Amino acid sequence: MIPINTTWIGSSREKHEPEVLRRAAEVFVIFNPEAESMEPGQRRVIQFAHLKNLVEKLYCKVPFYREKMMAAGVTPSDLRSLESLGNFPTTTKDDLRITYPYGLLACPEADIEEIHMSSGTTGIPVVDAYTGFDIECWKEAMARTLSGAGATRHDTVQNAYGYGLFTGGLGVHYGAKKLGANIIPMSSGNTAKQLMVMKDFRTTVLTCTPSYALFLAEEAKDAGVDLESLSLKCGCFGAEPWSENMRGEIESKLGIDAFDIYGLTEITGPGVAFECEAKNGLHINEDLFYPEVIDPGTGKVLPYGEKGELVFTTLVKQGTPLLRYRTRDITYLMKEPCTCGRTTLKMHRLFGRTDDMLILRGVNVFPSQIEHALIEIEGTDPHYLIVINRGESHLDEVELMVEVKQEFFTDETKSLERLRNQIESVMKSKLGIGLRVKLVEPKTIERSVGKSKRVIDNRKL
Ligand code: DLL
Repeated sequence: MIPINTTWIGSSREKHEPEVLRRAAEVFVIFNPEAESMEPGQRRVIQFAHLKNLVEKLYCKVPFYREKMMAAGVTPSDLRSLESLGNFPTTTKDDLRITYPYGLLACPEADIEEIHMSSGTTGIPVVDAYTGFDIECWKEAMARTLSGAGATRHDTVQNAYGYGLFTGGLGVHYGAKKLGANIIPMSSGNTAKQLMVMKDFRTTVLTCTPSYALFLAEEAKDAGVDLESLSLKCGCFGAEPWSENMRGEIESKLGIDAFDIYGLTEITGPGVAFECEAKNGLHINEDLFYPEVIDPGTGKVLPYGEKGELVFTTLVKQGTPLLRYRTRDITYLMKEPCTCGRTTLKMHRLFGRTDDMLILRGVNVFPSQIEHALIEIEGTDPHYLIVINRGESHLDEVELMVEVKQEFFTDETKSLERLRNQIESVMKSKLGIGLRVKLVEPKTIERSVGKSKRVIDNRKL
């Protein structure tokens, strides 16, 4: 067995940060230069050792993976180089669904210390189970992420990502603690209080979805908060698609530097990749997560620079390690050296997804979830249309048009109103977001001869 190289675990910020470091606003520090600026050839040797370990472990300990490998005609001895990983089977969201809740566990259940989840296509959640070691890795990944944006232990991080099963809240929390920063666990929402705390505690780093950052800026303006008087210097924004235009808007409205951060529940959460001061692609924490980009149609591994579906293998994860997980996110890998001094591969900010998953106010929603919920509500037809706008508020506003059976339209208005309320509350509990329901008469929604159009997304992302 090749021992897991954990030289960086427990490496403290102090070890690398020179005494002369002044307030972080002026200096960008690489949190763990040993790992992040390692000579790439050396990193590949370590990655391969981890990969070998992982494939053997999955084959021996996780029956699901053993069967998958057997079906693909490979065994751990077929892993002869990093490139040969391309011959191994991939893992999909569906695989996670059918093995729910603990089918992919690669360690004793007693070793699990934390669970996170996100929504799956059918409402069956996607689970990530972490051992104590996995949490340490997550802390490290997130400390590097926050450092990428210029945060240090001198900073006050206001964390407006949701705490709970969603990985955003606790992920940032762990990273800020590892960094030694002051963390304010605000969680999402309660905008007036966010602004008050931001002012009173002189928050320097804001972490939330990019749309919420814009919303906060607008609300601050309306509430007469003088943004110039705030101490904010930067923000780490992710969990949903955003664009360079939106970055410009956030930066000018809040007067800060805005950085893109990426991650997904299945592969730990935020901290998989992050932007540095170059703001040109996201550095992948490659000693933890091995990236590939594949052609989503053929599954063939694509060369650097070619756009396709991002695939990750967790290199040292113990709880629920994943082999070649298909993220459905579209990007390309950038291997050009970065001016910041990190030598890790970067990924371009996301271009979109290969499936129909929508991200509404940071929450993952599949149109099929809406369809399933509607089928169970008497009085509705499974014809619906989701219209998404990013209104004045900069938050996603979602309208769900639903066709109602004819008899309801001949009925009294009260029962229509009751039906509307019922759908809104079912959607809120099933999807976790509030949307506005508009009931329409049968055959109002345009029928399609091909793939039906269920979503009109007017957000300019
Ligand atoms: O959104 C983890 C996260 C939390 C990332 C906080 C960043 C900040 P999930 O809820 O599982 O996890 O959603 C993962 O969100 O596959 C992408 O499609 C999308 N996503 C995440 N970050 C970005 C980003 C968290 N920076 C899914 N840009 C991913 C665009 C993003 N999309």
